Amino acid sequence: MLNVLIIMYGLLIYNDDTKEVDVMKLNVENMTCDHCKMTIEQALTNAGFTNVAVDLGKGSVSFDGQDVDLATKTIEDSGYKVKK
Ligand SMILES: [Cu+2]
Repeated sequence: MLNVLIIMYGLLIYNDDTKEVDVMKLNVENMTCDHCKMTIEQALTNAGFTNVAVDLGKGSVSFDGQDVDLATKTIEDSGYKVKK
């Protein structure tokens, strides 16, 4: 647990030292259950996005990052559709 906190703290400092991180939010179609939620959260995390959070009720996903094209492609490669 302490290790996790240290890593998270390190990431915060790292983000401060580099470029600004924006919170992005995309609306995603056909997310229906916890499996969808985990699939998308894992895919975006693997693509380098942080603080990825799917809201099934709202059909949206939020995360820190700037590359909206990469995020869209990652979600669509996982089998879901981003509402434009
Ligand atoms: Cu599902």
